[in-house]
Amino acid sequence: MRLKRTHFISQVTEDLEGEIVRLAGWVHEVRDLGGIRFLLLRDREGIIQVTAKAKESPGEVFDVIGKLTRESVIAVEGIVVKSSKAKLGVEIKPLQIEVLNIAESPLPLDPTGRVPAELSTRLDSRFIDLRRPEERAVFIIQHHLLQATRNFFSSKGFIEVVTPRILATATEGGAALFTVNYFGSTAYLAQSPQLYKEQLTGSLEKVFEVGLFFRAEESNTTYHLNEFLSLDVEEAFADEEDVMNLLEEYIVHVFGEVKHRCSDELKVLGRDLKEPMRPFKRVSYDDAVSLLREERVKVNWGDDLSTQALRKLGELFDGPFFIVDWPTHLKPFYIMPREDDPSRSYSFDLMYGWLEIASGGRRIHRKEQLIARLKEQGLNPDSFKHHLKCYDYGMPPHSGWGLGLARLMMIITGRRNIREVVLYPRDRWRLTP
Ligand code: AMO
Repeated sequence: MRLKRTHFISQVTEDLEGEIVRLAGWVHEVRDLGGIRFLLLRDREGIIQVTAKAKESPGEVFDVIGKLTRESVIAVEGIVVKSSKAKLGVEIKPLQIEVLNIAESPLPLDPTGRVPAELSTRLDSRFIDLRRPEERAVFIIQHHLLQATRNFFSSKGFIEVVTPRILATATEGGAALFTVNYFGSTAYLAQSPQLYKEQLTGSLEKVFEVGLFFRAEESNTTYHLNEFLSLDVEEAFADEEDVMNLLEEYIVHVFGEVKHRCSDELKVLGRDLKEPMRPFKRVSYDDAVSLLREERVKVNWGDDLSTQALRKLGELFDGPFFIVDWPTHLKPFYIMPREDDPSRSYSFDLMYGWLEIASGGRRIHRKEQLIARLKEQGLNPDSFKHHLKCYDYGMPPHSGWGLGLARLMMIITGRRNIREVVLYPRDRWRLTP
């Protein structure tokens, strides 16, 4: 590259009038009016007009503009001039143009969004799709959400950890595991960092992890993916109430941070983000069942709540609310049954409207009880022997939760399909790009 960039387009303001700048980016549009050619140059930060006149501009510059296709990559050196007609109040009078890559036409997708496209077509051409301001806004928000997440937990004394993705046993029990050929024997892709984050409370006490996990579910919904970004939190000497309060505080904090740091992006998305009020409502599973029955939604005590039931509850409770005290048999083996009624557990799901965004609870920290629960769930304690050994040597009482970051992104951005808030989503039908 001969012409090194000196400014992003957003930095080219009237103050630079008369100065020479070098810009780099993509050809958004070219208009040829015979003796004058307008080129709209776009970079990550904005769009600026480059105006070349046949009589004034260097001959090769005028010719090159005539040959450019949309989305070609160029660098432009030119003088900043004031212009009452240009949107930014300034435009560029080009002195040199370096063509870095000519784009083929027609394009598989219209990056201006004027020609609408189905989500699957957009995802097939994600490389181009991400050039639309709305799509970029989503991932800039995600960047700030991740930063705010890390800052929040660090400031609360949590240690960020990284646990293995290749495992010898299931972490969540159940099926839904991808297998991996591990030097001739079978290993599995982690469904969550559950057992590791629990073990780490025995040393680091307060831990969190942001990572991709894998579920081989054959679901085909707008809120499940087979590879998903999870925020996991685990805290020693804490009970379910402590970690629910932490979760509430986290949600309110990141809403505030996104609102503060991403006002431009939220505007592009037409979002007016409201920070939820604490405390979030807590509804017991039993009360949820009664409420649903009053609303004539059929539900048997002990059944998981169907999507239809959750949609109804989402209508009854606006914004975030917890469903607590789930029947023990509906929750994984590591969740602690209630002492006063072992058929119920110290567990919770955090709902946002009808969408579950997190779940967690108090964990069992005594070995005999954990073995009994493994057996009750039809799991073989032998497969968990490395995990169980930790309980012989001082496992503290602990609690925690896991939150689907893409689902939180759906709430923040107002996007209805999880695939829109994941750069390269993986579902049953999509393994590329
Ligand atoms: P659970 O299985 O409920 O709990 O998952 C926690 C949260 O992760 C998100 N999530 C998903 N998001 C997208 N696609 C999926 N296939 C998917 N599966 C889960 C959801 C969900 O609420 N170990 C426990 C958490 C804990 O107790 O700490 C667990 O994994 O937002």
